[in-house]
Formats: sequence, structure tokens, C-alpha cells
Amino acid sequence: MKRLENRIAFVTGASSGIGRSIACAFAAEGARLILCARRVERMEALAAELEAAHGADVRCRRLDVRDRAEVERMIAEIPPNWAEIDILVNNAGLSRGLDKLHEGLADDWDEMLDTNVKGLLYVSRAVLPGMVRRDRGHVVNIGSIAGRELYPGGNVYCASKFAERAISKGMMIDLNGTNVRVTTVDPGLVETEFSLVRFHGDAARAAKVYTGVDPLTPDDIADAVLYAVTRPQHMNVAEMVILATCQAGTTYVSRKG
Ligand code: NDP
Ligand code: 8X3
Repeated sequence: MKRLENRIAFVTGASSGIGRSIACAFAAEGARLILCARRVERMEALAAELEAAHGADVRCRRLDVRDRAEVERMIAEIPPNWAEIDILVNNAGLSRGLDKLHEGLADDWDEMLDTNVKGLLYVSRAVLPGMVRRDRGHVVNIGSIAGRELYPGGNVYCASKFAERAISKGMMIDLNGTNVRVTTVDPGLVETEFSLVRFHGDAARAAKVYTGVDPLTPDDIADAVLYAVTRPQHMNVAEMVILATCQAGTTYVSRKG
């Protein structure tokens, strides 16, 4: 018996990186998947792979988590045989820029706060009432080491991930007394498209982030998420901080060469 057989999982930001790996890990364990992101063609290619490899049942939806009306509509329109979401993974997120606060771009701040904080809130607000009604479910929020420690130029991205951690704890408190669990998974350096997005498509600058280090892979984080969601019902993995061995904190990264 696969560990997530017939469980319905809703994963945001499934077109790339950590969200994509979570989709793969969940599909291999028999979950039925609702995948969301803006680049729907990438998710459709992934869905075809997962169907071929695991016979997975996958639905892909174009969704910009910043658009509250779109989030509410999309979730309200989920057909009844898909609506009882067991696992919500709030993974969609991004960083933009690494500038000093007094030199930063307000558009970058808006994009980070709207996605990482408000997007997470909109999706959770739409999915959680069903979990509470059914008295079962699990919310996994993808935070970051940046939600625990500042670093130069991290200002607003760090603030968004500090907010994610506050919201995770707030959710846990508000859901106490129900069987709905909340986990925050807080990684350090993971090699994905994250830095390419942060540096607005500057591939050379992005590559430098991972040069001379052995970073985490998105599969490492998916493995941790799978661990959290497959614990027995009486056990909630509240927080996981996962760092590459070469990293001791946001500003302590040991590089070779
Ligand atoms: P990627 O850039 O590889 O993936 C980000 C995902 O988020 C994409 O699928 C993207 O999809 C989606 N996304 C971004 N904005 C939106 C939006 N407005 N609406 C819907 N989906 C959106 O980066 P990662 O996989 O690394 O990032 C995933 C999460 O992990 C983020 O929350 C990030 O902050 C966090 N994280 C990453 C770390 C790292 O070092 N990589 C470390 C710690 C945490 P699309 O563009 O198609 O919409
Ligand atoms: C991503 C990790 O350290 O680049 O959340 O902010 S870091």
C-alpha cells in the first residue's frame, strides 16, 4: 500500500524546483494531485510524466496566487470528487533582488509580499474551512532559513519568510483542537530557479550562488515534506530547518575554490 494512496494534495508553485519535486514524491506514493502555478504547460508535461511513471491522477490549474479573486474562484470550482483536499502545500514563492533597503525596488517588494505572504493567506483561507469541517488535513508551508535569520540585502524577502513562520504558528494555534496539522519546512540553499528569478534572469549571477558548494536539491526538501505528511495522526512535525552541510546559517556558507 502506497503511503498517500487516494489522498488529495494541492501543491502551489508546482511548475519548478521544490514544488515540482514535492509533486513527484507525492505521486510516487499514490496521491491524487492538484498542481498550480502560472506556467501551466510545464505542469502538464510533469503530469504526463507522473501518469506514465506512477499511473498518477493529476489536475493542473493555471493560478497566480497573488490574485485573490482567481484563487477563490479556482478553489470554489474544484469538482466534488476532488474537493476534499487532504494536504495543502503552500510552496509558491520567490525572491526579487538583493539590494540594500534604501536602494531597493518597490515593485520587487510588492511581488515578494504579494506572493509569499498574501498568496499563502488567500490559498489557505480558501482551503482550510473544508479541512476544519472534515476535521482532517495537513498544511505544509515552505518557509526558509531566511525566516529565522537576516542577511545583507535579504530585508524584504526575509520579512516575507518571517511572516510565513508567524502565520504557520498562528494557524497551528487557531487549528488547535482540530485534527488539522501545520508544518513549516524551512530550507537553506536549494539549487532551483530561485536565484535566476531573484536576479531577474541573470544566469551568470545566479550560477555563482551555487558555485563551490554542494547545495540541497529540491528532492531533499520533498523527502522532508513526505516525512512530515506520513507521520501518524497524533504526531505533528511543527518545524523543520534543513541546511546543506556546507551551510551553518544565512551568512555562513563554506565555499571551495
Ligand atoms: P523556483 O523558482 O524553482 O520555483 C518557484 C515556484 O513558485 C514556481 O513553480 C513558480 O511558478 C511559483 N510561483 C511564483 N510566483 C507565483 C505566483 N504568483 N503564483 C503561483 N505560483 C507562483 O524556486 P524554489 O523551488 O526554490 O522555491 C519554492 C519555495 O521555496 C519558495 O517559497 C521559496 O521562497 C522557498 N525556498 C527556496 C529556497 C532555495 O534556496 N531555493 C530556500 C528556502 C526556501 P510559476 O512561475 O510558473 O508561476
Ligand atoms: C532561500 C534561502 O538564504 O537565499 O530562502 O534566502 S536564502
